[in-house]
Amino acid sequence: MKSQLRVLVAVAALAAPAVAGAGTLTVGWSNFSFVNCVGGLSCGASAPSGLNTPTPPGFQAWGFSPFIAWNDTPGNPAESSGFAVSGLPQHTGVSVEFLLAIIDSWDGDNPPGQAGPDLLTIQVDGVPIFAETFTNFGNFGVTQSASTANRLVGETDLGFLSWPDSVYDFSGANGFWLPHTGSTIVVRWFAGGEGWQGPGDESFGLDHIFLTFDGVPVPEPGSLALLGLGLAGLGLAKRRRS
Ligand SMILES: [Ca+2]
Ligand SMILES: [Ca+2]
Ligand SMILES: [Ca+2]
Repeated sequence: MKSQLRVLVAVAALAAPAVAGAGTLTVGWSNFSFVNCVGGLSCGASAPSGLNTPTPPGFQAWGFSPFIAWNDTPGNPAESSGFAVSGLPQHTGVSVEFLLAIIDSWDGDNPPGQAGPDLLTIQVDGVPIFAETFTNFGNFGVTQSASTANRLVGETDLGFLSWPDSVYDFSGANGFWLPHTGSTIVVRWFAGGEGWQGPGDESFGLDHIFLTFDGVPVPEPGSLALLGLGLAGLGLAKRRRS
């Protein structure tokens, strides 16, 4: 009995494995599928005009999958597209990466009399991390507040309506990083602005949405092995007693 108690104490001590360091966990949405939504995570995705909208070939040529999450909604602001994860392990921050299609007749900084401004807003847990205007008429002198440094292509019709389109790469260094510790996260993208015209004129699409959580504790491999030995020892002690 005494020895079994000692084993129990040993197992209890090892039940919280030593932390070897911090790792990362990436969860995403790509081509109408969740990516790495495993290990007790619960994931959700939404796009008001269809998560599984067939992607025009012109957009596929710039990195989009055969299915794009399409948002073609009216209103001010319009309905949001979203990606949410719950059941997250302990973490300290998150990076938000995605591929963005600015589709058709976005009017940038134009005044309301000229169909602008058209604004894309991104929120994380209800807090804006991005709110900038976009246009596909830069070559006609229309300005926008969003940087074009991460624009892969612009002023070119890639599909949907015959207006020009553009593609922006918000992956890697072009993504967003923010402190985050909660066990759930909700990211939303929506269009708005006084000039937002929506269906039949201007829309947007998303693909390759990836949330990477950092500061995720990684158990020390040695302590996990010891935990296994401790449990084996407990089994042995139980067998001895019977
Ligand atoms: Ca327009
Ligand atoms: Ca187009
Ligand atoms: Ca507009």
